[in-house]
Amino acid sequence: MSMKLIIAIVHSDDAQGVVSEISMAGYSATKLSTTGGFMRAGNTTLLIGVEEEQVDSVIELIGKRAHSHKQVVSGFPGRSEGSVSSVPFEVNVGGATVFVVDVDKFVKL
Ligand code: 2BA
Repeated sequence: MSMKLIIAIVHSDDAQGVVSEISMAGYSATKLSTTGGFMRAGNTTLLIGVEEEQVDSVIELIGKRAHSHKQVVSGFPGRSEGSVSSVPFEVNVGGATVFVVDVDKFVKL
């Protein structure tokens, strides 16, 4: 049986709902406070270690509680104020950005 690590980046407003959903289904998760590189605003990254055959159902649970959000960015990140790129614009932050990676070893000591 091979184990996978699901790395899911979700909007912080949805994070608690996602964690409740996956915990109630019996999975373990670790919640990290992270920062989006583009928005430079807080988001939440969840680490969820599961067996390979559970990956799809966990992704489905994440999708039930993670919604897309429209957010206004006050200018292109990293650009100085006063430039054209500092004009506020809207971005669509997705419900969840999910990576699934192989786990070589899993031990609890
Ligand atoms: P952020 O980097 O803060 O990006 C927030 C949203 O801004 C993105 O939503 C996307 O709609 C937009 N955006 C990002 N980079 C952009 C760019 N260079 N030009 C124009 N618009 C841009 P999502 O794509 O749903 O991503 C949500 C969060 O997921 C990201 O927050 C980041 O923390 C993470 N993420 C997304 N793709 C990733 C990747 N390939 N690797 C690592 N983290 C990723």
